[in-house]
Amino acid sequence: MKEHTEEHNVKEQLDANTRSQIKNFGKILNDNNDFLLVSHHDADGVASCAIIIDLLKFLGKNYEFKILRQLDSAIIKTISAESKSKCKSVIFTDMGSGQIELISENFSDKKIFIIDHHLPQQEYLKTEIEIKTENLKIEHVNPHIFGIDGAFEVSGSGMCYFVARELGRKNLVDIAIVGAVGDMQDSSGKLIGVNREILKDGIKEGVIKFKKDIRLFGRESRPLPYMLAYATDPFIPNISGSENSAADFLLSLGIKPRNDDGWVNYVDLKFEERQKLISALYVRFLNVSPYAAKSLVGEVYTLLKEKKRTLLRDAKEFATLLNSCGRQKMPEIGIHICLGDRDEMFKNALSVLEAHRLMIRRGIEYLKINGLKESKKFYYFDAKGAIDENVVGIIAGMSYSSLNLNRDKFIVGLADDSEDSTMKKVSARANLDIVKKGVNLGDLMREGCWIVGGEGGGHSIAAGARIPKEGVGKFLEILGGVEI
Ligand SMILES: [Mn+2]
Repeated sequence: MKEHTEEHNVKEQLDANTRSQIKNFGKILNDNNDFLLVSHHDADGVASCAIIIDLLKFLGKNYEFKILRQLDSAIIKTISAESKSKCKSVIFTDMGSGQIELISENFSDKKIFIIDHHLPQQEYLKTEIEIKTENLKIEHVNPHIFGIDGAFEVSGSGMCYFVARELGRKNLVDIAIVGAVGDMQDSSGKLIGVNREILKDGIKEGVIKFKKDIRLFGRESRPLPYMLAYATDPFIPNISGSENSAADFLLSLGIKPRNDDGWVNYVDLKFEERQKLISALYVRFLNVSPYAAKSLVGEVYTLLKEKKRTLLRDAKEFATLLNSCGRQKMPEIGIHICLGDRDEMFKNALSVLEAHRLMIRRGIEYLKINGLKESKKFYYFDAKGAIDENVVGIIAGMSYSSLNLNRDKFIVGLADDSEDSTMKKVSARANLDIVKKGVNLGDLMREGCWIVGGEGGGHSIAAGARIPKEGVGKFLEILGGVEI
């Protein structure tokens, strides 16, 4: 099993065998029709879904789609029952590799395709794209079976793009980059692995460019003081939360937050001004969180089809918008945006983003008041009903990158399941260093669920689960030995 980037040779390009297998997958896909498309509700899942919708339209196929927060046995049974007569084929994107058995038990009458990048069960790792189960054949595209680490080197939307490309469709190559960034595949400071092949395609198509620059949210679209004051990932010591402190800070550097044309955004700054701002921020971070200081600068990806100084021009901002649509239960808005709608749907998306931000701000407030608990191996909090389960992972990730925490530990956030009062949502986040030392959150989640019940999985660096409430204590024990 390939857990991280150092154990194997990281390829920046798909090899000939992988490409021909993906091509073959595409051919079989094109031989089928009447699709139900099922995808995940985060930015990568929404981007994946849009890339495949665009492909199916291009191929002249009939389709419907469904976006889910997770793929568990109950949900699989529901979709299977609903889709009985309507569709002949089902495509799972950004999910499915971890549920191959469940899928094969419930969809024996359908043609099944899976395009995912999450780690499949061991027995499906060595197979070629075609999996033969007792009931049916499944066509399965997953980087792990080609020796590529899906946690870091390619996202679900990247794999969808590779499938679309083999069928002659490169239209949404920029959306594949958005999906990768949304999936935090640039967490080392830049996109790595075959993500770079997608990047190259995007540059060749003239729709993407990249450079090294500040990685704060809002570099394209937000007035400078707001970019600084509302930075949450990471928080800026003594600036986050106050527009006035942000403005004072800028003035102290000789940077005017407004000029004759109105607000100044980061992208409006001259090179020297950018340098000045970055070094001053770096110093601020250094004392509080050296990790945040280190990650302040990295590659940023610009979508050249989008208008300058708008949210969609920056891949990270675009991804946040998609993520908020998915998590606020309006994923179809995000899909329309990926497919090119810049009118009504874009307006809707902005208000969804506002609601999402408010939810996150409240979550962060909650953590500020209630604090984190600490065990030998990890930090954790149980927000119960105070933080929505759909953003508990985001909030865990934010506090992890912002607070001055011991980087040898990971973080675990819990919240009540809004749809089932007997269940808890668990989200965990780690960092590259401890993943390299052998921490694998996806495996821990699977192990925990194996013992206390529930369903979970994910990547080595970020994973989640849904478990019975009475199993929480035991589950945390399994994660690292803790007395509650
Ligand atoms: Mn993904």
